[in-house]
Parts: sequence; C-alpha cells; structure tokens
Amino acid sequence: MTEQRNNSRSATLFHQALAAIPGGVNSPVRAFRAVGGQPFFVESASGARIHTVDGLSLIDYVCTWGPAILGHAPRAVLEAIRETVGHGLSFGIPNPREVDMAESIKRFVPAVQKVRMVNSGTEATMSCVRLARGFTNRDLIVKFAGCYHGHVDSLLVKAGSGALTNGEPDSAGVPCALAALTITLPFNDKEAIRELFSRRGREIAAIILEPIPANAGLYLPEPGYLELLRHMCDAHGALLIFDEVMTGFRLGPGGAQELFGISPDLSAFGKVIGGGLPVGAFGGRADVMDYLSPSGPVYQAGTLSGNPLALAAGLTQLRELEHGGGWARLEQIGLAFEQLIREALVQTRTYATFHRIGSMFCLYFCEGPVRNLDDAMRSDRARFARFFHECLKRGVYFAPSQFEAGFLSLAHGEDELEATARVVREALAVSG
Ligand code: HOZ
Repeated sequence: MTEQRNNSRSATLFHQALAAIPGGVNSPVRAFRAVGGQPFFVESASGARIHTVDGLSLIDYVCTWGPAILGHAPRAVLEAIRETVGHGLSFGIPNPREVDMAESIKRFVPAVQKVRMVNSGTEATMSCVRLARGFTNRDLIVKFAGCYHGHVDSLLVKAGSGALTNGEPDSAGVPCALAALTITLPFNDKEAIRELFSRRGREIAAIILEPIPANAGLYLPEPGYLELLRHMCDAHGALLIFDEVMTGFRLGPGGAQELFGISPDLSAFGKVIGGGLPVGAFGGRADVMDYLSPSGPVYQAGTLSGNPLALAAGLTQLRELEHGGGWARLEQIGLAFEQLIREALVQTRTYATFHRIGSMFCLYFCEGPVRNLDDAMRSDRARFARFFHECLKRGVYFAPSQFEAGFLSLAHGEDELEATARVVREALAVSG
C-alpha cells in the first residue's frame, strides 16, 4: 500500500512550493484540486512507472500527459540525447534535424505539406489561429465547449483540461473584445454548426477542434460530424484546424485525421514529437503555410524552435514507433486494458461509461452516452475522486481529474496490467 503522510518529503516540498510557486505547481492540473489532497513529487521515471521522492513506485497512466508513448526514459531516446548533447545545446540557425523532422512529419501526415517547429502545443495552436486569421482576412474563430488548445487567449473560452477542472473555463485576463471573437459550440451538434455558418459563415476564419476531444475526459466524433465540419469550411472559405497535440503520432502515424479520413487545412502537434522534451509543430496546406514570415505577412518566430536535442529525442521516438510496430502494439495493449476495466466494472456492478481509442481512455462515473461536455459533466466527480485516491493508495496513478484522458505506453506490460486489474477492482469496490 502506498500512502502519502503529512511528514513525507512530498508534503514538505509542496509546503515549500506553495510559498514560491503559484498554487505550488507549474501547471494547474498537477495540483490535485479536483480530487483533494496534495500532489506527490517525482524523483525519476522508467518504463511504465514513476518513482516518488518518498520511495513509492507507481504504475503511471498519465505518461507525462501523453508523450511517454514508449514508456518513461526509453533507452534509444536517452542515447540519442546523449549523442546529440555533445555537439551543442542550441544554435539559433538551421540544423539538419529540422529538415529531417519536417520531412518525417510530412511523410506521416499527408495533409501537412509544410511544417514549422515550435516549443509547445500552445504555441502551435496559437500560431494556427493567427495564420488562419491572416490568410482569410477574417476574425471569428469557432471552437467547442470542453476542447482545450493550450492557454491561448483566444481559445480560453469554455475551455477544458485544467481550466475546466479548476472552474475557470473562461479565464480572467482575456479581454472581452478578444473573447467575443471566439464562438463556442457544443461538440457533435450538427444543427448548431449549420445554423452558425448560415448566419456568420463569411466572418469565420477557422474552426479549431480536437478531432477526438480529450480534455473533458475522452469522447469521439459521431459518424459524419468531422465530414460536416470539413464541408462547412469549404463552402464558406474558412479553414479547418485539427489540434492533434495528444492524438498526433499516438493513435497512429497519421493521428486522428488518418483514422477518420479527414484532411484539415492546418494541424497542431506537440509533446509526442518531442519524445518528452518540449516540442510542438504546426503545418498544413503549402499555400496557407507560405503566409508565414519570412515568405508571407503573418509573423511567427522562436529562438529555441527546432532545438537539436528536442528533435533528436522526437525523431528517435518516431523511428522506434515506426520500426518497432509501435502503433499496432499500442492497440493490443489498449484492448487488453479495456478488457480488464470492463471486467472490473462488471465484477463490482459499477455503472460507468468507459471510452477508449488506441492508447487513450477515460472512465466516466455516469451512464452513457457521453458525446459532449454537458454529458461529461454528468459524471459523479466525487466518486471519481474517491476512486482516484483508492487507486493511488494501491500504487496506480491515474490523472488527478475526471476531465483528463488516460494514456498507455508500450512499457505497460502484462505485469502492470494484471496489477492494475486487481487495484481497479478493489478501488471500485470500496469507492462506490
Ligand atoms: N490536458 C492537458 C494537456 N492537454 C494537461 C497538461 C497540462 O495542462 O499541464
């Protein structure tokens, strides 16, 4: 059993952190506010496990919020970083890996004809929005309630993830004038999108969405929905932007867009292509991307963009996935995980809705269907918090919020899955 005591090193560090860091954390979702208690501090991570400063070893289903797709600290990626670091840390002038990464992304994602590297998913979506506005010469952006695209001013309107978890989906500090340029609709509502475009289609620069929303838990687009968005954009001269920060290179080489057969005009990527180091990218149609400075009038820049260490890590991770049959293996692991969760739900007579696609998942404590934010809000969050802590006590770490997706990695082997099955069964039984 693993339990955090008040005199633990984590508790001491958090006490210190509260005095020096807002809320004690460098990203709000880490603060455990939605589940109660305090975050633990991590000393190291390897494979499917993270090791806390108090000597606890936890099976990790957060996977650093997505990128640890091979597991933590994979040898090949560590070696690539070690080899690269000897040549310097940052150059601020082109390096060959930038070309290698751009060509790799283009090969994996055919809708990306040109791509630019940035340092985070937030930068990627922010740049997509500016580019879409510059290219179309229009101001309105359409997003979906519960979708989260990083902490971009224009997109912190009815946002998911930590913004939703902490009750601030419309962040303070975003000028009303800017928020007024963002229209938010319910996901999977075909009528709402038709109605909006019939009224304001000529003013809309872009629709931005997570094609598989994964910041209010995890739910899927219904058949025909992404096709309708594509059609509306084409019919009205707006751009379609897919935020594939979590799904890109995780659900398959071509992300959600390959899975659903829809080509967006622009795509935002992050995390996974950094292999654990800070990376993002955005790309798409060549005529749109060429609107970027220095070819075009939309300014976008970054001193550390295309950083050699981050790209060495990311390229190695992509190569490992591609040559090791990674995506097919992730699907097998996902299937085995789904079976164990469904069995545990039946054995403990728990009424819940479990969603999985590939190596991403979410358990809602409510009856289905869950197809948008309103449905996700029906989940019993107090029950989720009890379940979370019962799992954590027993050595299994799920994301500390009902509104975050879970992640599997190639390092989640039979031993981890068996241990998780037992823990989930027990936690469901005692948290009901
Ligand atoms: N859901 C967030 C990323 N999509 C979690 C990461 C964070 O905000 O720190």
